[in-house]
Amino acid sequence: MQHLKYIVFAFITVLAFQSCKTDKKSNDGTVEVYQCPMECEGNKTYNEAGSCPICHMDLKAVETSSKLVNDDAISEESVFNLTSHWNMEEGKTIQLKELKGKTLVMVMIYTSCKAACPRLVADMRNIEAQIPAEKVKNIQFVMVSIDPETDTPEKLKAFAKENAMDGDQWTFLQGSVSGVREFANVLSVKYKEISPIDFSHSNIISVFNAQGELVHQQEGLGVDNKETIESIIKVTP
Ligand SMILES: [Cu+2]
Repeated sequence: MQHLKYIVFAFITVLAFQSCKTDKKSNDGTVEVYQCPMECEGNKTYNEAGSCPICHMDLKAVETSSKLVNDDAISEESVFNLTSHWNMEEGKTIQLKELKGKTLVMVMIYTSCKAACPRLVADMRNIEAQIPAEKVKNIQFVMVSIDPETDTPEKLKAFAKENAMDGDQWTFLQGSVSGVREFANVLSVKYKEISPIDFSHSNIISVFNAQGELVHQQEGLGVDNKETIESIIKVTP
């Protein structure tokens, strides 16, 4: 009887442990791995419980950031956690995580804007022009439309052409209304429709590292962009 009790207890523990493990992986970016308590093989970790091949002691469970275990994983702060879909000016549909691997310089604009956006676009071009050419290939300059109903991929493509921003380093994105709002919240960009064709909006250029983590923001129009350029150069190989 005592024996049976033990088995039931062990079974429940395993179940609890399993579900806990799954939760951890999806929620806070940590995973359980196993390590020899004597560190016979230094910091070597195993994905499953068992015993150390050297001292045969039971491996102990340790928690580690998934980022350390798996380079493909993204941190909680990454903009790549957003699952919304975006149409590129070329017509291809992507999720933001597909931009992973390059420094991202992002700004929210809309193509029919006659006031601030042309200046924000000029600021983006000015920043791009000051980055050494060998770094530019590791950077994506991304314009996200805050007016996805008007800014279709065709419109964005025409806008890119008109502004001589049709090189590979430039990307224009049309999202869904909710996807754009969610993205703006991440960037702390505020915008509001003030007439059917006009929006008031923040003027913020954001720099993300190749893992999608925000590293710098510049606010304003025609402001000194020295710090922005420095931050881009710093995180770009
Ligand atoms: Cu504008």
